[in-house]
Amino acid sequence: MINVPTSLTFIKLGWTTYLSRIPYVAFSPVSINHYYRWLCFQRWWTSRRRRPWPPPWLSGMGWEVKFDGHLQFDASNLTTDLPIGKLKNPRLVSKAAKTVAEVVAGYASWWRPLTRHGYHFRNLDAYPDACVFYIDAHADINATDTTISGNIHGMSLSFVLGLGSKIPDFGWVKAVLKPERLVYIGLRDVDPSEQLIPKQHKIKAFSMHDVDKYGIGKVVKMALNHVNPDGKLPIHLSFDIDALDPFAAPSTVCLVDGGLTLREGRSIC
Ligand SMILES: [Mn+2]
Repeated sequence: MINVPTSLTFIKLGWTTYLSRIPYVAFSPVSINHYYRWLCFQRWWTSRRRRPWPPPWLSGMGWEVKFDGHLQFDASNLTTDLPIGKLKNPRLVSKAAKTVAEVVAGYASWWRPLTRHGYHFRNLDAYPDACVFYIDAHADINATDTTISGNIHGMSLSFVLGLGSKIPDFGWVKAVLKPERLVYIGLRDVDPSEQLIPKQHKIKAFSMHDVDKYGIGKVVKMALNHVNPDGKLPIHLSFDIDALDPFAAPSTVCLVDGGLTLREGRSIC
């Protein structure tokens, strides 16, 4: 049996002037609201100005809750952050990711960190034996030298899997994830440049076709059996809001039709 901590620290990340320029992100009450509802924070979030933090009902369940503030990164002067190879904004992204990783690592041993942000930042070094549930419409496994767009948020898994050419600015990222400990749910928009990668590395993936065929309950069970058959490994859950159908979560950048319903998304969490 895993010793599950009953303490939660809440780490929030924001960008100034960069993502806020994107209307869907700047004005996204629907997506934010849904995100919190999955995590059972909705009752507190919708009336957060009137209610104390931590929410008493959560503490009443035996959880110790801490809010570690809002990490804010200034992305106002991107013109000086020139591409490295195809990678866009590499120094800014590396700096922000490293900061989040360090904050998460500071809590990892006795708190359960919950991060909310837009770049799949994480710190797997803190959980070297963790398995990863990656809930996303996209595979985010482009390698640094095969990416077409140069968007680093589409490469987050290739860094921790150790795929592709190494970039010195991301030298601090350790390749700690083994392919057999990664599982996807909800894939439906995979770049041509990354379509072969999961198969080559025998990474388990459940598409929306599988969700339709088996139902979300069975898909989650099969995913757990694959990455964590004994139930002894810690689980890292990465939940991209675009895994949901745009009908349920319209306020994100990379909308892809045919996604999870809100109920399916909640049942995964
Ligand atoms: Mn995505």
